[in-house]
Amino acid sequence: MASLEELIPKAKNAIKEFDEDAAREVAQEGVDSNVDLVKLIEDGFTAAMTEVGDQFEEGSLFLPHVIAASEAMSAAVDIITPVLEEQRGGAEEKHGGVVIGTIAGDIHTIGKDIVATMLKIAGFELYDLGRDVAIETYVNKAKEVDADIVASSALMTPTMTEQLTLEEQLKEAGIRDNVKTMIGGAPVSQKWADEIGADIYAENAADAVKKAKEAVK
Ligand code: HCB
Repeated sequence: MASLEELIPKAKNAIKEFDEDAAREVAQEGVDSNVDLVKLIEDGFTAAMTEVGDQFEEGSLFLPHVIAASEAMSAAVDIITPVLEEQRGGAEEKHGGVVIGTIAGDIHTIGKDIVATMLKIAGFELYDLGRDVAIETYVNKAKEVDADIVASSALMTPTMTEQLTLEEQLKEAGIRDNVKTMIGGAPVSQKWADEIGADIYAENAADAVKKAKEAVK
């Protein structure tokens, strides 16, 4: 049996060495050892992905490295999320409907997928629209399912502006007052949420769950 403290550096190394098999092994070890799997994702795999992103920005790593790191991360998350769903799914009260997606022009899905999984586990009904989601698709889905929350993820500075367009189009469609909007993604901040009038900024999946619950109380 391994402890969380032992597994976090192993998780980081698996990502930094672009080692999909090692990432799967650490994830499985985490499951078998019954450690806090959310912490393993956030403090282990995600922390290393951020380092990989920083090195990509500095020019010491290249796109194929980022792709390989994200494949390793996805392999680990694929093992962990069904276990989390099984452990906690249905155990909590139901909270409301969330339409979620990665915003138009943006194909980064890992963080959005983690947030979607954690919201589902917490008892929200999830409508996951995937990636590169056109603004009218969010609006139409929100209307169709009478969503409580419309959540978007933006990982790039240019695509963040689409979160403003989403605010505007929800207003134009006459449903802005019926929903809470939640935004997230590495370049997104509370300041950006205030600027565009989004209701919730969530820094990570745990924050997203906490704030989404408060918003629909
Ligand atoms: Co990508 N990429 N990438 N990338 N990528 C970033 C985002 C950069 C910051 C890297 C850098 O330069 N430092 C950069 C964006 C720069 C900028 O504009 N500020 C960048 C770029 C430029 C690009 C391309 C344009 C590269 C190219 O082609 N030249 C291209 C994008 C094409 C496009 O989208 N149209 C690209 C492609 C890729 C992949 C495909 C190789 C891969 C994505 C694979 C996938 O998602 N399936 C990728 C990755 C992995 C990254 C980095 C390294 C990691 C992102 C990640 O998964 N992090 C990222 C560097 C970084 O972010 N620091 C880099 C781990 C997750 C768990 O964290 O922040 O996404 P997260 O999510 C958190 C949190 O933000 C919050 O909760 C999550 C869980 O804690 N959250 C929400 C997220 N969404 C939320 C929504 C809510 O409503 C609430 C909370």
